[in-house]
Amino acid sequence: MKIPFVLHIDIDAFFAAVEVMLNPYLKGKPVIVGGMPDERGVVSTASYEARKYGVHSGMALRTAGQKCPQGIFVRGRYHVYSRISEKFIACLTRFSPRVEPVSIDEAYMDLSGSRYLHSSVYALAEKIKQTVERETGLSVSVGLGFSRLGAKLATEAAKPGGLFFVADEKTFISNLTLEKIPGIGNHTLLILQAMGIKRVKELERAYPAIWKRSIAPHFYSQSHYPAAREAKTKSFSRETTFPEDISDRDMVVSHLAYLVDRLSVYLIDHDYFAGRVEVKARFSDFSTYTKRMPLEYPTYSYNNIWSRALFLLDQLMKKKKLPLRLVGVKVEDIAGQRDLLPFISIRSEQLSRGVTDIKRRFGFSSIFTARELLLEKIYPVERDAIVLKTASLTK
Ligand code: DCP
Ligand code: MG
Repeated sequence: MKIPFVLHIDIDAFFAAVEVMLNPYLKGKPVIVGGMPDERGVVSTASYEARKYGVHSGMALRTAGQKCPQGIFVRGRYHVYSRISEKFIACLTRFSPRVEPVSIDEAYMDLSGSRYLHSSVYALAEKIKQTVERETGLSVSVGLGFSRLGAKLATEAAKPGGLFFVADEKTFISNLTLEKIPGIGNHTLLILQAMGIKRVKELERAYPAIWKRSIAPHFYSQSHYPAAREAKTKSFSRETTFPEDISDRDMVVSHLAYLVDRLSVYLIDHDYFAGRVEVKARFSDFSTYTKRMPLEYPTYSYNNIWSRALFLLDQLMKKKKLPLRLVGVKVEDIAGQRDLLPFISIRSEQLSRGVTDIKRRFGFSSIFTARELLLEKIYPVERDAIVLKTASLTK
C-alpha cells in the first residue's frame, strides 16, 4: 500500500481565532477582522459564526456590516498574528526537517522520513495536529495526501478542525468542481462554466490536453516529497554483462551480491542513505526487465539492500526461461541525512560499517560474503576488486 507522505496544515479562521483566544468574550460570536463597518477596506477574515451570514475574506467592510449587523468588528493586530505564526512553524519543524511555509497560517510538510518514528503516518498527523493546537491554542485543519494538491484539498475538506486523508487522489480531484482547484483563474473558470464544464472530470473528458497540462502534473506517485528546494534525486548503479550467458541462479546471485557490496561501500564512503532498490536483468534474447521496491527505511546496509535485491532478482528471473546476459542494481532516493529511527535495529548497518573499515585497510577483496565467492571461479581477484568482464557504473 502506498502511504501518503505530504501533510498540509492550515489554521482555522486564523486572525479571528487569535482575537477570540485573547478575548474569551468573543467565543461563539460572529467576529470580523479588518476594520470597522463604516470604514473603507476589506475583511481580513471572519469567524465561522460570521461566515454563516455570508461574510468572507476580501469582502468590503461595509458589505460585511450589512450582511452581519450584529458582527463584532475588530481591527487587525498583525504583529500578534505573525508572532503566533512563527510559533506555529517552529512547532512543525520539530516533527520534520522539511517544512515549507506557504502563507502566514499554512504549511506543507514532508513526512516520508519522520513517519518511521511513529506507528503510522496517520498517528503522526494526529500528533502534529494535537501538538500545534495545544501550543498555539488555536484549532487547525490537516490534510494528508500523495501530492501538495491532494494534501491541500484534503485540508479544505477537513475544515474546520478536522483531519482528512485522500486515499484516491485522482478520483477525489476528478469529482471536485473547478473553482476548488487552486490556480484556475476566474476568467478561465467562467469560460469553462459557460461551456458546461463544472467538474475536473468533465474537463478531462472534453479537453484532455488542458487537463493534462493544468491538473495532471500535480499528481505524484513517487515515494519522495516533491519539494522544489530538494536537490534532484540522485541514484547510483552498478551493472555487468557476463562473459557468457548464465543460467545458474547461484552464479547470477553471486554477481548481484558483489554489485550490492560495491554500492553499499560507496554509500558508506559518501555518507548517503538509499531509499529504494532497483534490479535489472537482461536475458540472452536481449529483452531487459527492471523491478524496484522501497527499502524499509533509508539505509546503506548491505544486508538490507541485499535482501530486497535478491527478492527482485528472483521475480525478474521468472519472466523468461532463458539464461541471463546482464545483471544490474541501482539505489535511488538518495539522501545525505535521515531522521532518527529509534525503533529499528542498526546492527546490520554497524556490520556494514565494520566491513567497510576492513576493506579500506586491507583492500576491497579482503572480506566478502560467501555468496560473492563463486565469482573467484570465473574472474581474477585483485586487491581492490574482482575484475568483472564489463563493469559499468553510473552516478
Ligand atoms: N487573510 C487576509 N486577506 C485575505 C485572506 C486571508 O488578510 N484575503 C489573512 C486572514 C486569515 C489569514 O490570512 O486569517 C489566513 O488565511 P486563510 O485563507 O487560511 O483563512 P482563515 O485562516 O481565516 O480561514 P480558514 O479556516 O478558511 O483557513
Ligand atoms: Mg487558515
